[in-house]
Amino acid sequence: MLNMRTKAVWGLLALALSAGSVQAAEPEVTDARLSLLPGDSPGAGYFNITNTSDEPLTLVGAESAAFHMTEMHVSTTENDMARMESVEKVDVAPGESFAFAPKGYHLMFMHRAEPLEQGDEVDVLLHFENQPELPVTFTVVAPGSM
Ligand SMILES: [Cu+2]
Repeated sequence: MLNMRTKAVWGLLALALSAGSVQAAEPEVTDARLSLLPGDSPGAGYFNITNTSDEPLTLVGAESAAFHMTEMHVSTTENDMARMESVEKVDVAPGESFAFAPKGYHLMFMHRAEPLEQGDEVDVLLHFENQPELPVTFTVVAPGSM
């Protein structure tokens, strides 16, 4: 649910980046969805990412103007207690895919900057270690509908 101006800026950025002479193959992201709880609870971002290049890909974080804070988390179960911890980086080998999915890795979107509803689209920038940042559109879905 970001405005057109933000999208235009990202469009220009993408143009500027693709104008560079040497650029690694862009990572491919599919199925990007944001599971939102009512109120100001955090949202969880899920997606599949494929490293289409022949170099290792390292995801180091994400940001979105729709939330004041975004972290990478992994959910674990310890002594039957569900907990989650933040993750510094996720490596994806050349040609491999990695899934951010319920009960595992997710983007934790915290402190909503604006109201969001199911069906809204949220622009997110993925940050990599040795790659330009990648804009991805997440669709807001109801919890449990993924
Ligand atoms: Cu989390």
